Amino acid sequence: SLVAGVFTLPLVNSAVAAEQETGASPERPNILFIMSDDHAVQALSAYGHPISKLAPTPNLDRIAANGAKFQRSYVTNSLCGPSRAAMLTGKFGHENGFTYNGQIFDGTQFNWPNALQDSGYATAMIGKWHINRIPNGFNFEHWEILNDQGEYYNPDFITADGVKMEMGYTTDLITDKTLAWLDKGRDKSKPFALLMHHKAPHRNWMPAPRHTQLFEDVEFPLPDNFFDGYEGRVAASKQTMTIANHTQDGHDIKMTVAEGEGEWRKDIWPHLLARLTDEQRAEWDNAYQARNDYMNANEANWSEKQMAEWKYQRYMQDYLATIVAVDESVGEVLDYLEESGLSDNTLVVYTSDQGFFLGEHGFYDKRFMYEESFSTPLVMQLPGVIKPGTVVNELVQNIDYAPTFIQLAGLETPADIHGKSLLPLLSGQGHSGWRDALYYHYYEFPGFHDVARHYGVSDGRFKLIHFYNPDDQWEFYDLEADPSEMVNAIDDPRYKEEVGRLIHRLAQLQDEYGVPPLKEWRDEPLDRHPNPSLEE
Ligand code: SGN
Ligand code: CA
Repeated sequence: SLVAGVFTLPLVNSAVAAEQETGASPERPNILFIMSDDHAVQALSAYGHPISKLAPTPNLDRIAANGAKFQRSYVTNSLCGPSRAAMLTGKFGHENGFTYNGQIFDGTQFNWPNALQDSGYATAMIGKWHINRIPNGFNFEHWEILNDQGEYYNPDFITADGVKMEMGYTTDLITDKTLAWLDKGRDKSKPFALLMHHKAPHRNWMPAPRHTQLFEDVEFPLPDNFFDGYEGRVAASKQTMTIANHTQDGHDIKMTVAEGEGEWRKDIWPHLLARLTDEQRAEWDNAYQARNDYMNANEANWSEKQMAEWKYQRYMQDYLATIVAVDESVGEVLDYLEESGLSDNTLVVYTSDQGFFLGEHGFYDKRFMYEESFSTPLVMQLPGVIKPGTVVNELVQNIDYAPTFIQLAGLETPADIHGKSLLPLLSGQGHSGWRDALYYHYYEFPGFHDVARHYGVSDGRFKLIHFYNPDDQWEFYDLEADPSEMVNAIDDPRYKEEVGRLIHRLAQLQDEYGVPPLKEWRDEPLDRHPNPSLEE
């Protein structure tokens, strides 16, 4: 029977000690760390959101059913590179040095894959990396990574041998590479730690050929606050990430120039479509033809509102279709683990580098400390340790993954790590003394989508945000009374006490985490390396 707490830390440590004494191979658990890019909590059906009911993710739900679902899982900075850096190191950006996209991650600093490889694991990284062109400073036994953001079709993969274009759909290629390494590539005398990192469902949301028409006839529910006027919220009013006004007609919504034509409108990034072979392209154009013909024939009569709603539907159809391929990928890998007998001793983690807006506030993209982007899906299975159907309600953050994996591997967690191991929450060992508040910090302004720099604190019920560049403005939300974060209650006298409490809690967290004073980075210019060369 599966008794929670049976797998305790001393057991793991004694396994390591046994290895050191006898040289025998310990039964340390394998780790399969699956991450996708921009997967909203609203689009993983185990979380029960209405959107996900129309586009279920049965294989991701399988992980939650076999193990645990984290109900309140968050990131430290809702952006790709910073999120990955936080996961690798267990530290906030001000400490690991990576606070906005385009920086170069210092792989020589402490990170969990290196620690595990050094301790006798076989480690591998397959898929989107995005914190440097190659994993410099890392000692992965095997790596095959996408070039920068990666492409959905016929992508370039970078390996130690150079860059190679591979034919096929990227999500499927990443699955194949994962299975190939698990089955034949790795050193089977060692436990493994594998990072399988999908590009999907990142913009520009290009589904696999088999999924392009999957949701063509589905109507997704429009969020209540889709037509948000941003009253009382200066930063929200100044962003450039609305579906209505800031998507590219061609690149994002796949709108064509005229009835009967396959050419995308305003295609500012033609290199993506240019990667398709003639055959793939013909199939692609055909799949979108009916929707585009309908739009081209009718748009002259549509109001702005109707056009915005049509774009929302098109966005959801493609975004969710890319997730179907991710779900299939996870299903294949879970099947392989079960069939090969590895499942019983493998921690499988599924998460995303952050959440995403699916039309809430009218948005796509992320970056804001608002719930849809601040939260991220997190499900895990490890038979014998995590009881099936476990639901974790504690506030967890992506800095917690590193200490979790470190502890699971029986290693010593460095004292300066900000995160906390999730094992006590998973194995039912008790939750006392768990964190009661989360710190967040977004730095990338000026940048894509014009989201102001901000930091804040959330205790799960109340949230305080300080936007400080370009404008100085505070926001406060009562997530129980206002879960959609529409009413900035910073000046509401009814919340005077809570606001005061959170201001104090924020200062405590900044102190605890060693955050440098605001004046040191308030106006600091961003120093980006958008395309570091292979030599770096
Ligand atoms: C690309 C996207 C942006 C997105 C950033 C960061 N544009 O630049 O919409 O915000 O990535 O995303 S795209 O049309 O070129 O895809 S992140 O997940 O990598 O941080
Ligand atoms: Ca992302």
